[in-house]
Amino acid sequence: MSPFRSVVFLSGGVGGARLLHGMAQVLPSEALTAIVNTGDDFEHWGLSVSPDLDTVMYTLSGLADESRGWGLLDESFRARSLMERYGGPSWFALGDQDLATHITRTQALRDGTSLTAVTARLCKAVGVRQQILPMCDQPRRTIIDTFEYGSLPFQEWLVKYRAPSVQAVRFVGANGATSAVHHAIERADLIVLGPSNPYVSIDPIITLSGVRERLAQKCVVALSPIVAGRAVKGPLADMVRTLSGLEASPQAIAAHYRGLVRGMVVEHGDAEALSHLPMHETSTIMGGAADRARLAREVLAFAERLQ
Ligand code: FO1
Repeated sequence: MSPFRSVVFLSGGVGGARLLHGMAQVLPSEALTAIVNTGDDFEHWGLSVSPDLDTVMYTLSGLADESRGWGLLDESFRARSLMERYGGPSWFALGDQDLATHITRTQALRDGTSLTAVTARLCKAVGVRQQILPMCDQPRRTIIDTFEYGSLPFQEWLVKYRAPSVQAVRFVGANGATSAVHHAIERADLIVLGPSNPYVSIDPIITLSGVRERLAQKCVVALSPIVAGRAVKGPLADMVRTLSGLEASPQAIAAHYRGLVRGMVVEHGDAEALSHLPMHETSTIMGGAADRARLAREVLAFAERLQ
């Protein structure tokens, strides 16, 4: 039994979603709230797409295509093929079933429903019982300044240009978290920063006005998305080197979160140089559901020792 009655989990896409799935297995649903990055959101084919919210929702509902890392199981891409024939943009693939999510969201937003409310509706419909909160109801977009291609919106940088080297990361647009986000943080007795990219998944959330200050009042633990000098997924290792000047390591992640986290969970063998911070060493690469639950239990037990 976890002593925590209200755990708030900050998440980006796939890595965060998998540990969140572990948390969902070991905590009562009313004790778990996710605050999800929406800096990756964009308009594609005239639709409002929220990739991290959808990855979280599909993972918790068991609908995710785990091997692809995004989108739905048993997906087809016939709409995309036709879009290609029409000469439309096909560099970002919306699956045929996935389209239902984006169409429902787009219609609701157009009718004046908030992103928070439509996310709750979508989650309920697919059986997700935990509270899943977008960080923001208004657009706040992650812009990547690159050496090679200038400034790119996040998805163009990641998917269209395949993550060219990063000069700087900026967030443009709204600066305020929703009241639901503030309320969730206020009543939380534990905050977990998922093993997501700190620069483009966690920073968009914690740089919202007043959020970092509120989080710093709480017990915050982070998982390192760097394992043995390498990013578990994506371009993070290169970003750490260019943005912080440090080698890609859990120490660089700890330095990034300095003053915010009370402890870190790192891969076996990665704790040595992290002398200033309590840490828990374990296997952080998550396999299936049981492994995610195992890691979630360890994170909660570690956090309990930090209290
Ligand atoms: N990632 C890709 O690399 N290529 C795609 O075509 C793609 C489509 C896509 C559609 C819906 C969705 O929810 C996510 C999708 N992703 C795709 C993943 C996404 O670009 C990123 O992995 C996240 O934004 C980062 O967390």
